[in-house]
Amino acid sequence: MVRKGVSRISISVPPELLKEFDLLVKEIGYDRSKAVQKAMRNFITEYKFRELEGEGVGALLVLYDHEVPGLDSLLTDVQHSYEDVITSSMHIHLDKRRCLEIIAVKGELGRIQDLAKKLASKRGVIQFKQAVIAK
Ligand code: NI
Repeated sequence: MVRKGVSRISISVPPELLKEFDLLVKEIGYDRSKAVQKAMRNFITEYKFRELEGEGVGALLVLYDHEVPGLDSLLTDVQHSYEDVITSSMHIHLDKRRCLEIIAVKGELGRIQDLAKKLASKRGVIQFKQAVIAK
């Protein structure tokens, strides 16, 4: 049955992620659909800033699994290609497995967006966040 204005989807997620998600959703008083819709909107907003023009300044946060072979050097290689917009970076060893890289950026928004896409899409990146504002 097709309901007008609503699409039903089926997605695959790791069980522990779903458990954590459901607990939080319950705590906030949302239902699962509403929470996924909000997450989708945030995702769209976050990635839509590629359309912005001009200069920006901010930070990129990359949480990743450093036990994924080659990922450390891959992320470093990407950053070397964007030295024109990276002002500095900080590496934090969170635990045996996870590392957090905080990358300060300043410059052309298009370039920052390219950099963000390249970092976020690598296999082994657990979470990616960007906080970039117009300069
Ligand atoms: Ni580390």
